Amino acid sequence: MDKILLKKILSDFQISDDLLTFNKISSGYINDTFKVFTNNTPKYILQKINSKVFKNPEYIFHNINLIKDNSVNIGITFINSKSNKPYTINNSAYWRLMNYEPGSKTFNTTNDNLVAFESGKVLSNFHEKLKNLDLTNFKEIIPNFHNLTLRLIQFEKACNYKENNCFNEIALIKKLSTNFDIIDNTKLEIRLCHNDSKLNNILFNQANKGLYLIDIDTIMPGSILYDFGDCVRTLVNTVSEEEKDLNKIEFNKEMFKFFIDGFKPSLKTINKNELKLLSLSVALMPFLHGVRALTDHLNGNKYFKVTYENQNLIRAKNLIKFSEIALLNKEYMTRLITKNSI
Ligand code: GN1
Ligand code: MG
Repeated sequence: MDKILLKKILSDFQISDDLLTFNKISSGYINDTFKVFTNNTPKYILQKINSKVFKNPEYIFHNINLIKDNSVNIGITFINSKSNKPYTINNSAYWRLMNYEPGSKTFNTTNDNLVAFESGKVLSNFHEKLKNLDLTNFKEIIPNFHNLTLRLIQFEKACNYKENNCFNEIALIKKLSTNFDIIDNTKLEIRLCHNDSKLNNILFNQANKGLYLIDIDTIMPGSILYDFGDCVRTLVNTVSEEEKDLNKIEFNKEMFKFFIDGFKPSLKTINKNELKLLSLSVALMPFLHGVRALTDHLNGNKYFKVTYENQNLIRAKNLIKFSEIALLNKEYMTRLITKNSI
């Protein structure tokens, strides 16, 4: 991305800094993200929203504004443009700017008890703050985002689309999918959810205290199962979802225990059906993401950004493997969830 364009875009926002420099942040499979520095100090995060994925980018801002109108502060705030919008449009692309939280950090994986506890706390706080909002006017930013039935239909289509050599992965997906038949999306309580609450979307301060959830593109109605499952799958997996050596994938029980301790306030307020399905959600979310990654691999990498060969396939194998491991730990999780919900 050229510097002149980035400077031009920044000049559309209500900021007065000069001598800005940029660093592209390469993690993230959807948007283009840049860290913006003044005098070598990180000051802002600038993002270009992926318009292929977000067909109505203004829905993102609509939902965030509704939260603000209800006087709920979820942490992130956008800097307004000179025309008083939380974004600017350049060449039909939406760009937005946020303040960089000084001294903050994120983790891709962890084995730190405090990080696990704080992650549970951050996720619980998020849901406790949002639980009483009237959902009527919130937009479904990506319809059916976490609807497994639909994701499996898309997957079937991709399998038939062309000759491929993913027989083992396809067979494994078909075999594992029956584990999730018990989750009926139409019977789940609909709440306002983050919908991408993985560990590296939680901001921490230097002392490893949890701050808030970032990457708020997908805040829309959904089920708490999705947020719980996404957070836990990344917290207890000893390696990242891009690790090629599947033997390195383990379920860190200690991380789960500390996470549950932090998440306790929400365990006391969610309903019985949700409580019953929480442990299964830790296998559901990596399974669903694995299905999505393999679907995209078969379709020729049209959805997720890929930076090396077979990236989607590697992610799919890893995510599906973790889902199998999570299923083996279901009883352990259920025991702790039950114990901490009374
Ligand atoms: C995508 O780009 P990123 O990492 O924020 C995806 C999530 C997946 C995640 C990878 C809108 O998020 O659903 O969990 O990759 N976001 C979208 O696992 O598809
Ligand atoms: Mg995201």
